[in-house]
Amino acid sequence: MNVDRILNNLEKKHPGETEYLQAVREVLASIEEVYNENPQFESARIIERLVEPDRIIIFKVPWIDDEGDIRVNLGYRIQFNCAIGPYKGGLRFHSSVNESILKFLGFEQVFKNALTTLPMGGAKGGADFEPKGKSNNEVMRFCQSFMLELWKYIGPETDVPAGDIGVGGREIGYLYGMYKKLKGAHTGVLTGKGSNWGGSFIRPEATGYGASYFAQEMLKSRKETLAGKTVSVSGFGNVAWGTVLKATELGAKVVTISGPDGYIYDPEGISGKKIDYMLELRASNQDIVRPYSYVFEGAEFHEGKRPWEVKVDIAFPCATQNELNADNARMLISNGVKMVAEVSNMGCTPDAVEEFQKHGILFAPGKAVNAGGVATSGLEMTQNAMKMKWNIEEVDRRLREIMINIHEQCVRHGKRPDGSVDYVKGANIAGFLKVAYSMLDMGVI
Ligand code: 2IT
Repeated sequence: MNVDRILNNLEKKHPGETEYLQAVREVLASIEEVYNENPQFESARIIERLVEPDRIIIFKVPWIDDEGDIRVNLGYRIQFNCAIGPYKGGLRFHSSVNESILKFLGFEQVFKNALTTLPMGGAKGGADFEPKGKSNNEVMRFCQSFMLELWKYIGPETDVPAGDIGVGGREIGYLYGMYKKLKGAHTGVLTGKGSNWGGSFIRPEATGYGASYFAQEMLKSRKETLAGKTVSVSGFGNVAWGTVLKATELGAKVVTISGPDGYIYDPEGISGKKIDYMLELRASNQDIVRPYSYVFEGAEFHEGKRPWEVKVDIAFPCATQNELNADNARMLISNGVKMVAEVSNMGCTPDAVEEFQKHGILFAPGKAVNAGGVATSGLEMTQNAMKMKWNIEEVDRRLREIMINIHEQCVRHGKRPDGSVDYVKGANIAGFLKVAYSMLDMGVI
């Protein structure tokens, strides 16, 4: 494989798709060695077949706002790869959504889902719909119109969407309601469903819980734990909430959360009622964290800034792609950070990752750290297929087992000669091999 040649061709075919090209570059650089060791991959053109999605579905989403005006958004579903199971991956509703972002997310999802040990292919979708400031009824009408088109392309054995940024329990409810009405059947076609109607316990918490379990495994190699560590978290949505909840339960002190408006520094630690308040902040639909500083004494709001300037032992980026750059990385390092675990997808820029690796900081990528979310979606699918529901302890035990397994896969494929672990390489190789061998088994299709 010639990584540069492949990337040059892709760049010509898909000019300007920077996030997608960034994600492909990172994976190809990691797997180059194992790819070249196995000539079967090259003769089956595995890379050429992996980097392009199976199909991209784009559709118009017309809906009526509260003033009676008609609005039109663009909806997408990118079915990337189904070698190891039905397409699976979230839906993102955000004004930034475009083809490049969804392709990068779909591409990452292929390898992430392979790491979970469960049979799920990779997909992603969403719309350039901005939920910020929209009423409940507007969100409902948008979701119904979105599903009126999407339902033709999904199903419990073909493609199972879930949430992502801007799509939480409320949106999944409206989407599922419309799907059920159109289909005339209660199927497990979405995950992240409400606990009363087919959802799994722990799914809302799963990404953050899984990230904390993964972090514990990383720290074990240095004979340390989360207990007593000072932690910075970015974002304040579902993923940040679950991370704060579990990291705090495991004895860490989380001192930051953030939004597009700036970050909160709470030196006392974000625990108890303050964690519940994160849900209120989210439900206000304003996409700001500033009100936290009005409610809790001693908390500072830093307008327009990111939390990476705060001195911490561990950083958990939980907001969005490329939210931590090389300058942020250098600041964290000079403040003595020991570990950075990406909980957002591709949360760190490539040069930030390089800084961490150069300085021997424990670093792990989103596709390993945040895989607990989609893994628990997989467990939801299993429960739906069995038409039964596991209790909280059962789901949590399985989630923890999966995260330990993902960590082992990273170590197996990413161990450096000096005994340290390159988690980026380990995660990419482990995910790639599972998908590539499956593609070889099934021939050219
Ligand atoms: O990025 C992700 O893994 C998700 N947004 C969750 C996907 C899922 O199908 O649960």
